[in-house]
Amino acid sequence: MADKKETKAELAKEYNASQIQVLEGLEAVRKRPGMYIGTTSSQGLHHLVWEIVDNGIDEALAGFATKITVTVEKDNSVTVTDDGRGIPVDIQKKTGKPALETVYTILHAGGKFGGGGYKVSGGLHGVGASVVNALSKELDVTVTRGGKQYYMDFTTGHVVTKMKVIGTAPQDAHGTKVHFLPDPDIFRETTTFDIKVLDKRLRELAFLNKGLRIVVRDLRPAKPTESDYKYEGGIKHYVEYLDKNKETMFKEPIYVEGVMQGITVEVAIQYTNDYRSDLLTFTNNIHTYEGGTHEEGFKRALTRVVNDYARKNNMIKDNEPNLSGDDVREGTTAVVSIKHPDPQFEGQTKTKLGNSDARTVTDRIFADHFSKFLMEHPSEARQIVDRGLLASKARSAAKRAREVTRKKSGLEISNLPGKLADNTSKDPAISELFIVEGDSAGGSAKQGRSRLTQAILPIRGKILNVEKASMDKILANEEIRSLFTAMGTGFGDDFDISKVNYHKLIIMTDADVDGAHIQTLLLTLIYRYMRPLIDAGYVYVAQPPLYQVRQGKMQRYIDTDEELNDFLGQLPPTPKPVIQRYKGLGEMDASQLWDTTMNPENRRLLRVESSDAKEADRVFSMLMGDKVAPRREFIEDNAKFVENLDV
Ligand code: 28F
Repeated sequence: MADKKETKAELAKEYNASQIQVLEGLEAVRKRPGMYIGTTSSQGLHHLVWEIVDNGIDEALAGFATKITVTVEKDNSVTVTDDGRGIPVDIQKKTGKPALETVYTILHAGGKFGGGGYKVSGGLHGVGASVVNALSKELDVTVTRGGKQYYMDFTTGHVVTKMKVIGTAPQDAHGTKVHFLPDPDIFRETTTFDIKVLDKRLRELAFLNKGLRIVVRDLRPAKPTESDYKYEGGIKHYVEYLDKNKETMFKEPIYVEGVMQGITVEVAIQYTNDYRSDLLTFTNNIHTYEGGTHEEGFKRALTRVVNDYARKNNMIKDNEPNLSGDDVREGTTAVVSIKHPDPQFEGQTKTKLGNSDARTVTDRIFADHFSKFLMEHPSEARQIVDRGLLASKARSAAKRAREVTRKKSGLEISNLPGKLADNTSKDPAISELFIVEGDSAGGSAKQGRSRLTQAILPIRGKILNVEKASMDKILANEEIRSLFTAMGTGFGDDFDISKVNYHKLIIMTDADVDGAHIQTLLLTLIYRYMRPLIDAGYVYVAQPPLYQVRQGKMQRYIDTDEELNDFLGQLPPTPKPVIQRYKGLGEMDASQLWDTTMNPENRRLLRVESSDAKEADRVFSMLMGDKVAPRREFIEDNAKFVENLDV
């Protein structure tokens, strides 16, 4: 039926309706920002950038943008530009407003291709630029297209300057520039961007979108910084980057790309001399931390292809069992990245892919290519199968070793040679296990502690260098075994957090290089064999004070050098303050150790986030790994790997 002419009154009603939609939308976002960006903490703050960047990436995926820049301005506002077509500026007859205004004021508007196409990029599953607008104190957009420059700006999502032409541009110039300042009334915790967080994700986006150039600038420091990322090899270069400190079995990663049933699949994988495996999976650039069907398809294909090849070439006898998924993945670093037209995200944090077609398509595309690779490269194929056979043997050896430790019932701990001084409470929720470096500190900790809630496990000197040791040697080490047994959870594949004896595992080492080294070893051990402890937030690092200042009856413990200077600056000149610098925990007597580092009332514990532990793991591999250069670089940088987190 032909469009009936809308009367003025109806149009006015409609106009009001759309106006109301804008107001309701922005209000909803500002009232419950967490619904749209997850949290209003630092993580939510950075999601503002991801959302705008993802719109630029969509423009690149559509084939129109080739370069995206992200700049953190001095005032912690952010400018993002792309060289795509430029957001449309035509006046829409339904609203009487430019498309540009609609994209930035209507919730969930701006789905790039309306209903037809699909938003392939990730972000928070397409909440749209209007959310960023609503949560920004200021936001302005400049669009260059059709020989003109268009501009409009907003405050907390409301139009301040209606769209206007602010200049001309060469006919063939095009692109979008968005500048925004997050609203401190929303982001109360922090409005300071972390350039490391931005850099890491933007570099990852450059890997995931091969050929796309992404420039990251930080204008806040006296000496501004700039990173310029562009990877023609895409995720193949990502795998090489992830393995830069490792020896690899072949000269370059195996890479495959294919499309089937409208799903694009890319896989890059390489084998290294490390016994661990690392697998990152993505859907439409979203990191699917919880895995999902694409990950299952990839794993199933890899295991099946290696076993089929091994049997066909008599490397596994008919009566011998298949290699397991863990066996064939030992030492591999892989990235699986798929683009899906209609992704269904599931799981705790909506980062698990649910689409069943992604399983079969990823399996088929990878299996076809990988089996062809093995056929065409018999020597590499033999090395891959041998690796799996070796892993299988080590696994069964470890299983035997594990039987040994698990046979020791809980009673074993009590007669461990003076090792673990357990606490009296049997309630894990209030129980804390301190791993203390050295016997003297261990003694003071046992004396000073709260017996009800605090258990002490002294670790003598450098624990075993777990990097080079195989599983059974690790388990043979008394110190390691007592730590695993004390925790009660088992470790590795058998880990079961429901059996944990302590909800806080607190590493207490000296603040010197040796202490940092032991801290790294322990974090690595926990990260590799008891990682869910970290994810559950059970792992902490004690923060003993560096100094004690006394002046007359006054006594204060100071944690850092700068705090000391500030504090001394405030003291009266006489009597001369006495400053004691603690070189090690052993210098503190039991009551000082309790007061400053163990008493939950006033201690400072740093909770270890998995990124810290992963960083420790990387640092550890570098320190213990085979390549010398990075080790020197690390010592020069003297990198601090555990972020300061007040808990
Ligand atoms: C710095 C952030 O936001 N870039 C964007 C485009 C391009 C189009 C578009 C965006 C169509 C009508 C919904 C242009 N020409 N960078 C960006 N570039 N949005 S966002 O269209 C928006 C949809 O409203 C675009 C032809 N088709 C699409």
